[in-house]
Amino acid sequence: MWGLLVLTALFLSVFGKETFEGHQVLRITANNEAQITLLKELSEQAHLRLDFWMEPIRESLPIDVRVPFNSLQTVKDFLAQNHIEYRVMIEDVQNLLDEEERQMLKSRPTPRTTDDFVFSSYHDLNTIYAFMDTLVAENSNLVSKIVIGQSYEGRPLNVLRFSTGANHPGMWIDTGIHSREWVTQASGIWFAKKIVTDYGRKPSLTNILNNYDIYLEIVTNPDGYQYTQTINRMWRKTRKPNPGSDCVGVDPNRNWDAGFGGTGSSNNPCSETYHGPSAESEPEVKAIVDFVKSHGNLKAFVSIHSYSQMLLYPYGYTHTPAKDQAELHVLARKAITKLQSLYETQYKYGSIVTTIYQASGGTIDWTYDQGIKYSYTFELRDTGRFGFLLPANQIVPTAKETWLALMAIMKHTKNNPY
Ligand code: BHK
Ligand code: ZN
Repeated sequence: MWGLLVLTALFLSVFGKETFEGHQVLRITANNEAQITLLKELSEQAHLRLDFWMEPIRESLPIDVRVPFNSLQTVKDFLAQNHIEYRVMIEDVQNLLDEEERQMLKSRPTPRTTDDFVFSSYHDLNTIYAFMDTLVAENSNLVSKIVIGQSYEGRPLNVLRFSTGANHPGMWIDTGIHSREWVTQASGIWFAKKIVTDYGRKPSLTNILNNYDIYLEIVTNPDGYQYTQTINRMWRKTRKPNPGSDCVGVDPNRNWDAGFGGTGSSNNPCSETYHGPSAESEPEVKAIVDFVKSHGNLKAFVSIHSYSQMLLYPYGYTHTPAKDQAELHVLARKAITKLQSLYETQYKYGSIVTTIYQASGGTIDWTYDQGIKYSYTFELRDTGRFGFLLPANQIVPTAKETWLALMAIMKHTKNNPY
């Protein structure tokens, strides 16, 4: 069995990409606690190789799961026998991936100016890194690139700094900490271009940037992103091997030193929510930790994921409400109201633990406990029709509506120093 897995891994690394022909994404609706328990047991059957896009934790939330072709009959029989409701959300995952790849091929080669960049397409890592360098070269008065560290595989961890002067307070934005959430990195690219386009032209952003900096890490998990591009589109975690296990990677949204190792994180290296051997074990996380501690003047911290259309604030590791819950809630409402005003996209908002599920070691719990009051996580589009495989024609609309929410957060945090 292990021999076969190792051979499969070797084959893939030499000959190319994992395919998902006949894989389906099912949306399961659990009606009671007993059904949740059954689904948890199902998820522990490693040989089925199920990929839970939304975990079976709470009855009120839909459970989305990618089921490999070879496991489909088993899973559907299991659900039917236990009278658990489900419907097929994605008929054949590979069809979406083929379309995605066609789309990407159309936007090659890499343009020489950021004006010619195709924001309505997904791009590989080299193209994104080249975009950053070009943007800096074109706008050196406003934008600089900071390398805050190196990924496990040695890639630079690039942060764009948008600043008009020294000693300003600032806001942090990261996208792509989970590598398969492609609409987030793509939106990050669009935000970067939007900032340089609007500065000096739109009073609202100009006012903000005149005494407020923006830090933007677009590819927060570059090893994972490269892996999603070349080997496995569904990769979420980092790419650091786990000693004593054949499973690779740590969940970088369970690796922070905030309730580390608690409920809603796994100590199994094969789990998608594996918290890692210790807090900040992942260089991608440690680099941000060091940056936040040394910067000392971040007013807001926004970590962007997809999917499910939510705006969340701390806590995830505890049911105890955040001290600033009332204010965080009002600002979240304001931000999603702006977001919705563009295309009527509906967002839920609230604390992580009351809105999604309990999750320990998450990014914004740590930043909040560090004193960054305005710590938020977005879950961008959609609500599951395409999930992580959001078609490229939704990138720009997603980025545009999200930008309105980010502007609302920046305005509030700039006007409310503390
Ligand atoms: C968000 C913030 C903090 C803790 C958990 C979450 C939900 C997020 C996760 O880490 O499990 C869901 C996800 O990746 C999809 O973006
Ligand atoms: Zn995520």
